[in-house]
Amino acid sequence: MIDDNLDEMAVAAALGTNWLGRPYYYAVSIDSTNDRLKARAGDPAYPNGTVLLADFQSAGRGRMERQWEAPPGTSLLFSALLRPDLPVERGAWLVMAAGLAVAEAIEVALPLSVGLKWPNDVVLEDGNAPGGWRKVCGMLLDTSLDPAGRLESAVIGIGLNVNIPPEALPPAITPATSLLAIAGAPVARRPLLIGLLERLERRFDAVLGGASPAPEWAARLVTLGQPVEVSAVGAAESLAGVAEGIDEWGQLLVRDAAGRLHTVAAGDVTLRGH
Ligand code: BT5
Repeated sequence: MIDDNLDEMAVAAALGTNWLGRPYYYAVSIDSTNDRLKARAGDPAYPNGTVLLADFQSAGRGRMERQWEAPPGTSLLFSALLRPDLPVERGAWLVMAAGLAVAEAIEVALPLSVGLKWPNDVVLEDGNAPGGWRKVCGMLLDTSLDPAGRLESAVIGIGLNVNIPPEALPPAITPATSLLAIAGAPVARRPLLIGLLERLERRFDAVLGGASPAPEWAARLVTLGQPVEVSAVGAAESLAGVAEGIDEWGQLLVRDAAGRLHTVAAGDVTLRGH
């Protein structure tokens, strides 16, 4: 039996961060950790770095009002509240930093090949999956801006499928997986969480210090150089082309068959030709 307790006492005893997860709050069950911290974004009782983790979410969210589903006690479901004082475009850097931290935390725990998928997914290689990759983690950024257009607060939500049994994985367009499903054995969540929070803090510090994570993030993107189909937010038709790169702000650059380069700020991408 794995010691899998994620409550305040158990996590505080192991956490080596300076500011992230200080304080750290645990809930057995909650609606959505992002919604809860968003509601507290202006409350000084919840300082920069506050982390809220739940063992179950009854209304877990993805982007665009989609749902995030995970059976109780199987995942890492948490959000971090930051008051970063950055220009709004650098919100994308925070998501990139989070993706890199998740990828590294998984790689330290397990001998797996971890990739990133534009715009906000962490994926694991699976030769049997359409496209060759499955989604193990999704990230969600909620921001509020001050009158000057700077980030007043940023809530970064992370949903990482750790011990979801294969038969309980939710059906999804980007096929889902878990560390258990790929590695074949349950993974202790507490050391994974501690390692992840420590990496997140280092990567957020780098972003706050002005360092762009975009080159490292791009290097891990499984979509680059591949034929893709992109459904951009707000566009009536999807776009087919080759994902050539990203720009500094994480927008995807797609070259269509006529040679035109399109810049896609937000949307979903599927790999074609597999
Ligand atoms: C995301 O959205 O991937 C962001 C997910 C963020 C979840 C965390 S959990 C803690 C925090 N609190 C919250 O309420 N949310 C954050 P998106 O790219 O829109 O993907 C959502 C889609 O992924 C859904 O429409 C499903 O198809 C699929 N999906 C749902 N649950 C999944 C899971 N456990 N694993 C993989 N895919 C899933």
